[in-house]
Amino acid sequence: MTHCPHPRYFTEREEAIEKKETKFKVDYVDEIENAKDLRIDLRRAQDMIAMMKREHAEEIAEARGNKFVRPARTKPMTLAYWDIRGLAQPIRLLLEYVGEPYEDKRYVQGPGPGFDKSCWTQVKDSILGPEYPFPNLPYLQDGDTVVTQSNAIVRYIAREHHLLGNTKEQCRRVDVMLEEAMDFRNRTVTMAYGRLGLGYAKEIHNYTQTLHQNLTKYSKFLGAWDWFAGESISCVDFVMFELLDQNSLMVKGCLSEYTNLEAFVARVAGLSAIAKFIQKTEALPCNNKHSYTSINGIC
Ligand SMILES: N[C@@H](CCC(=O)N[C@@H](CS)C(=O)NCC(=O)O)C(=O)O
Repeated sequence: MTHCPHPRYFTEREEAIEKKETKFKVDYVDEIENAKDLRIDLRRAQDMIAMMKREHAEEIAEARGNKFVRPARTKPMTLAYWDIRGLAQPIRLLLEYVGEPYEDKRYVQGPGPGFDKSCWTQVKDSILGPEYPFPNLPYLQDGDTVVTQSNAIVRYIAREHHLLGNTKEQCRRVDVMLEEAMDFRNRTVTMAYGRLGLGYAKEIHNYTQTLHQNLTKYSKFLGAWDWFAGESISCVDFVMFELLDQNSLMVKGCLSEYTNLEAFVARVAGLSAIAKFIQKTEALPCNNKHSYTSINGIC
């Protein structure tokens, strides 16, 4: 027969453990704090090294006696999409930021009521080679390499330019936020194309409420950081910038309660390459011609 200890036995053990824990916390409080600081310092150092490598790649290569070689491109990349902001605008912003020359190829949808898309549908199955299984817009052509799916394109460019996060934690934040941004984008276009149950005019009130619930979450995630990855700029900043800007056009003043999001939008718009791009390019509509926002001149 097994002997079951008296309940007091457990209480006493718990108390003993608690006492030990408290003593440990008191004795080692400085060490715990130091370890925390060290971890933060290490993260900062990794971050700064990665940033330095990116910004000074040329000098570092020279100092090592190597020649800095940008990936050999015999011709610029081509980014193809409709002549709207849509899914391509964050990619255009990213290409502008990294200073990568590219052809901005645009397909033009016909006017209403037909809103003809044959300029794309006629070439869709051949333009990327008959073997390519996923022809879509946007697409990116980099020499013989074809990339479709907007987030895959964002990651393809960001990978080459070290804009996917410099630490494990930053990479996590970029990955989470890129997918959150895609959900954000899907809600935004469903509204913009008037696809919500009762149509745009009747749904905008509910949409605004949901938008605020989500802006609160993005604001919390960004917190006091300058960028969505944390200390360093990354590809997801261009995706979020575009979506926050599009939503500000649909729901005027929607960012005013979120000072960190407003400051973030201003920070991205103020990056010299982005400021130049916004200034030099004509303002494109956010969505295609058949959308509610285009038909009603909203954005
Ligand atoms: N998941 C895809 C969606 C692509 C997509 O729906 N593209 C629309 C424009 S926003 C289009 O017209 N595609 C051309 C097609 O379906 O043939 C992505 O993120 O790139």
